[in-house]
Amino acid sequence: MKPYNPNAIEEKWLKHWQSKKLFQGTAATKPQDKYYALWAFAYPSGSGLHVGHVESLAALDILVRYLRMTGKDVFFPVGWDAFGLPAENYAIKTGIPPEKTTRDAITNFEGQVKRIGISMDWESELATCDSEYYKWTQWIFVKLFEAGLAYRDKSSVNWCPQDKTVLANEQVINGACDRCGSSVIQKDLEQWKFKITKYQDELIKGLEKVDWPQSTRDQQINWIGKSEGTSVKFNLGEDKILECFSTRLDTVFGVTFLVIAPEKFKEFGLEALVEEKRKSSVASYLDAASHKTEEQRRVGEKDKTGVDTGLFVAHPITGAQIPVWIADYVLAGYGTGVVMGVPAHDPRDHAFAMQHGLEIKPVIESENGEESQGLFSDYGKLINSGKYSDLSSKEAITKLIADYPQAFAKKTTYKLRDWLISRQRYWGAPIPMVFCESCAQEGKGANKQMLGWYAVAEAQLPVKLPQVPDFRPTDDGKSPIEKASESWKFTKCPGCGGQAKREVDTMDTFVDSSWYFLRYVDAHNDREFASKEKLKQWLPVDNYLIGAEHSVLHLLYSRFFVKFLHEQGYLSFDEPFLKMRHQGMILGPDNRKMSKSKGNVINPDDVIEKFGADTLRVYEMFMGPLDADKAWDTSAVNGVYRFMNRIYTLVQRNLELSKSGEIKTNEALRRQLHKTIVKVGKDISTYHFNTAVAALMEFSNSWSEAINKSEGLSQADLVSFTKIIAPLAPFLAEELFELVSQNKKSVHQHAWPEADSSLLVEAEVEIVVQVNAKVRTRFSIPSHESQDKEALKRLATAALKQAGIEITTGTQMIVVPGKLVNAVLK
Ligand code: ANZ
Ligand code: ZN
Repeated sequence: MKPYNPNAIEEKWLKHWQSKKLFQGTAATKPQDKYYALWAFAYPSGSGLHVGHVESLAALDILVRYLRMTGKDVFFPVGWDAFGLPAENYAIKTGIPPEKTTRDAITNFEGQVKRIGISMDWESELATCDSEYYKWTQWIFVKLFEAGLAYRDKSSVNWCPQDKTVLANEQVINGACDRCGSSVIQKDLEQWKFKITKYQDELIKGLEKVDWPQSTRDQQINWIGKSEGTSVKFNLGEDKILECFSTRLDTVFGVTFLVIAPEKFKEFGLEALVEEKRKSSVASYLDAASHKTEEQRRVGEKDKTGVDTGLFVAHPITGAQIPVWIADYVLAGYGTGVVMGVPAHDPRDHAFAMQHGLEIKPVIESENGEESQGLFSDYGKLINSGKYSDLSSKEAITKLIADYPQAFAKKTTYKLRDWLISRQRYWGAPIPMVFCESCAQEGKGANKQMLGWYAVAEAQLPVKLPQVPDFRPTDDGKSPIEKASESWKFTKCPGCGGQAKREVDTMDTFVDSSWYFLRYVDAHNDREFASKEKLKQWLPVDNYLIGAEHSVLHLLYSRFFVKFLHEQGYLSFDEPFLKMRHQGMILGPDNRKMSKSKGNVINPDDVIEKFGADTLRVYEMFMGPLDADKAWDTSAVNGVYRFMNRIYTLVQRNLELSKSGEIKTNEALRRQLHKTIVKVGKDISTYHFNTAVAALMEFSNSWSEAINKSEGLSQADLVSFTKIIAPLAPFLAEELFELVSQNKKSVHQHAWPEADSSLLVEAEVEIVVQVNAKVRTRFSIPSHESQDKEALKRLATAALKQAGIEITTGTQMIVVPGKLVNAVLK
């Protein structure tokens, strides 16, 4: 008998499949049969594919191989999210250009993905750093600019004074730069933004039509943060009004102070109004606040710092004098950045008032008049509120708005902010804009709000990323591209024909990945980002498998792009991902997140070398439910390897047996096979890969028992078996199929076996139980067991006992299989 040699088998079939170009190209398809499976865009890191990639790749591959066998036209593309910081930081350290490290990493990834037998469509492969791709990223930028949705704006950004660069929020860890550790400050800089807020309501509404994990849907809704409340105006005197956003106008009589976010205090020019003796304490508080990130301010901070400005506003109803404070628990970017402090009913205001000795005035009690214990923050009944006392919270809000239209107005706010997309970084897609100083001075420009700025004409795209002598940002925080040649930087002004300067910032890599699933369907089109016909043929995506950590940003940005392109008439659909699932994390053998520093990283290449790719695939699916986090277990890998071995051996032994005569599968094994056919198919299509593997293992146990009794599977059943392991273990299945079938086509081009439905229902037979030839009782038994005399005797004894008739052991029993049992009592 030949021993199982996975590496020899797998290399043989890899070559064969490659030469046959199985699964390539976007073929024409009937709309109802199309299936677009999307693997989350991977960053080609220098350390290669990890076992987490294998998990999602294998899961989708198993699914699509199964679906192809059931007649679906599958599109399963691959590509690389290739721009980004790691390659650039590596370049700063070593001087090796990001282009080179990225291309090498992609080549490595390609080899690894192919090696595990992932049936992707390599003809659609793309990388975001290819100019044929980013030409269209730039084109979308220009379309957004033309629609007024890409604009420049001064905004407060994370700034590392050591590295002299803007950092993304994700690059700021506990207020420090993740590269050099120095403390990050907030700086006001002009940046490019996309107006995602235009679609905030649609982005909430669209979630109703997608099949996504509920928690992800919730996270998107929270991120957008729609909140309905009231705008409340407080008069500061001298025509200055401070406007608050509140969801609880019913508490307006409980306002004992006003709080302004530090940035807003500056923005409103209120520093000038502060009296001399308070100026230095106010200034030092404002400075300290600029060193904190918004994240630090938003969460975790128990300490509610603040400073009294000495200013007062008038209460809109009572006219009482209310002190104005500055405190950084109020966020500049939410609502109006000004909050009416109601310490009796808002926990944050309560903490603030306690810390600074401010008055606390209860104005709401529960509907049934019970004294509230401590802070009462729910709706209830108004107290201490003049003529509004005794009204319910809801009634009071309506009445207050009606009574004081100058002070109160209904208002809806959102947490979502426009997307800041410019980066002072090298390794990204250049922003395709130019600026002309003289046009700006003459009041000219493509957009009246942005004098001097012009988009690069479509015919001149792509704006290629230039060569630069060094990848570090310059001292004044400019992009390294500032150091590109003069001939790259300066170009003809589209407005006046004079000299214009190119934008040297690049786009956030999230821009690149917001539309890759559209490009896949027509990856090499040089006239459009994708043809209408191909888009219509394949999109939207039928199934997106992506890690749960991407629940907000990437998915929200992609949905925004699709909504925009839909509105512009380029797409016929407005939600990109109909169905989405998250895979869980694969943890190290020590149950912790794998990381080099913990020394618990499992390298898939090592597993393949030892056990082959089929074992790696099947093991990762067998680890547990796809969406659960699972720890690696080396002994369980061995177990799966033994399972592969066993299948290989069983097929050979079965073939050996059939040499001495045609085999007919026994009834019980046949039933189990057909049930397994159904179960494996159903489990794969519902992402229950672990139970599909378990069912195959159970079947192989029964089969092995049969072989030991010199029984086995018929030729046809043997073929069926190799087909149902094909999605999970594609190499082994192909090898076995070659052994058991005369058909020369790949097992992967065959249909999923049809289960014999008569074998799936357990027909039952009724057995009559007699005592001395007189009918006493009856029982039922699955028909395939109804021929088993010993079982019938046992069951008849039990049935009689239930009917109150005990029979001693040794009683003679006459059995007519499938019909009756007669106990003969002396
Ligand atoms: C008075 C009040 C009394 C409030 C009360 C709440 C409870 P959501 O639901 O998240 O929209 N707020 C408004 N702008 C803020 C800002 N920039 N930073 C921090 N807090 C801010 O929250 C709205 C509530 O959050 C508003 O209603 C306001 O406090 C506060 F018993 O006004 B409320
Ligand atoms: Zn000009």
